[in-house]
Amino acid sequence: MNDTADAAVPDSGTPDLDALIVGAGFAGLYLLHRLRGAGFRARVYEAGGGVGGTWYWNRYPGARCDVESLSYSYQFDEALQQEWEWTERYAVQPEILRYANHVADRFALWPDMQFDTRVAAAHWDADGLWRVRLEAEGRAPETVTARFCIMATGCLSTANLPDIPGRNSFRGATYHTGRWPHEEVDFTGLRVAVIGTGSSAIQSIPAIAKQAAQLTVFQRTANYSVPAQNRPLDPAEVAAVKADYRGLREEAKTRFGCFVVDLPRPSALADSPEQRVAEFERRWQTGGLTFMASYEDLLYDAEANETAAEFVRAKIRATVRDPETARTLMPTNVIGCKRLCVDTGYFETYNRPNVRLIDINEQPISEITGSGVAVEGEEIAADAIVFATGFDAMTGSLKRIDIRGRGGLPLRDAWEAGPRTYLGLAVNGFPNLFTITGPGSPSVLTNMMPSIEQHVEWVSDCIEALRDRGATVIEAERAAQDDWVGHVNELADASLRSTCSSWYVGANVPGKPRVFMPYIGGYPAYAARCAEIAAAGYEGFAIR
Ligand code: NA7
Repeated sequence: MNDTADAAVPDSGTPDLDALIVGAGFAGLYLLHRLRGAGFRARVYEAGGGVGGTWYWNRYPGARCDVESLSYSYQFDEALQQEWEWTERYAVQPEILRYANHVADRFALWPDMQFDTRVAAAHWDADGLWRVRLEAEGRAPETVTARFCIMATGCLSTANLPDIPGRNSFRGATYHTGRWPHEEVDFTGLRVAVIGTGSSAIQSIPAIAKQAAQLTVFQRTANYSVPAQNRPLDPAEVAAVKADYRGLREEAKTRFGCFVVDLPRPSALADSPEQRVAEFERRWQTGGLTFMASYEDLLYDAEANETAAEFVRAKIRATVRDPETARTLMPTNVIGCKRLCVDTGYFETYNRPNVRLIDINEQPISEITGSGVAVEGEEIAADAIVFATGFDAMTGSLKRIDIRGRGGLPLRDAWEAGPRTYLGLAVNGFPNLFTITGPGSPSVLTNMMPSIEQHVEWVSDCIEALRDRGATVIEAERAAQDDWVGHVNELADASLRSTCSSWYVGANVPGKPRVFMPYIGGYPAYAARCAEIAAAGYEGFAIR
């Protein structure tokens, strides 16, 4: 802990709250529980009408978690993890939302959460408090003061809606996968256009195709996808996990992504072609994200990567009957560079007579008309358009709040050239502000649940440590932040993951600075560094 912080802060009096938490997703829920348990006055403000964060908003058909349900769940409370019963290997969105509600009930979180309330601004005041402006429809804006402001705003929560000419002239229904309506959407008998072929599209297209009269998919970049091999959970398997849940969780913490998969073999190039195909096939049959864990060098050696890429292309070729459609679906970039997708029957869907694929590189979308989507040479009539066009990832939700730090510095300005944080947890110039799974932390490259828990526990322990020593302000030092950003970039540059136009680098949002945002060194190294920093008295932070 460094006590040589800049100018002393005048006594601030008693704020309305010790900690104001933005967002009622899994990060916000656990923060509230943990901080309340430590005796702090904490309150959650949430723009949505309920808990669940990403699982509150992403209600599109087929929405499902790509991490196995027994691992994508909280571990902080043994009784909770013992009593909750997941039904499938990969949980569907409604089940995850029920789990979030169960957690809120079980820990009596509701009285300290306020919904349908948007945090519009958060300003650090000279008196050492955050002044947070809340906006709710039909009510006058309200300002709340808090000693700490904790952004539990999620990595993928600000929808990216492309500015396609004529978008507002469309007379049919439009949807964004990340802002799906609460009422059932029935596509039966309709002509549906889906724009985008990322994870959300790849999950929803098979479901929409079963209802729609005609489905046209507009693809900008072909994507790699592996089968989920989803199935109902076997009670014996669940019992075995629950008999030593802690053991599974502890083992997960030693793994890159903080979930247990078969350990990788050292190098794809060291195995014979037959061994390699057998290994890829074994992982393919196992299903899910384990595929990219086949070999240690898949994301570091282009030639090794190509062997995995070619395996998936061969699967597409063997699955999709129309050779031209199969060709269009075959990705040519590095596998795992964009987030690997996990599907149930995605490529098979293109064998249905009611499904058509348009490559918008060959037939660019010229405009959206009143009655459909116009591409070069033709207009595709549609009754509904689904934008599966992703998110302004990792920074979008933070930058849309008017956050101002010391001296009135807007976060938007501080991050103009890309996000800069210390550990993805704190930002120089923004005292007493924490970001849960912020840019510069492993977040989206790992199982989000344990990464959230690790951050929540680190932040709440930090706030407790400040209280214990009678300190009121903590701020990341510029030099520590610069070092961390340098380290994050250095690791990213060594990986093939930073080489393509993915949302990891902000390439999906026009004008967004191109910076690899998550920390790519894996959960174990990251969590160890955070623990060391705390144990050293919060090294790299100024405290007063
Ligand atoms: P993604 O993965 O960002 O996918 C968005 C898709 O939309 C992707 O295929 C994009 O093509 C496409 N897109 C984006 N903008 C446009 C425009 N202007 N025109 C045509 N197509 C466009 O978002 P998801 O919601 O699927 O998944 C996000 C994460 O959620 C996922 O990675 C998991 O971690 C869970 P592009 O590839 O940019 O060429």
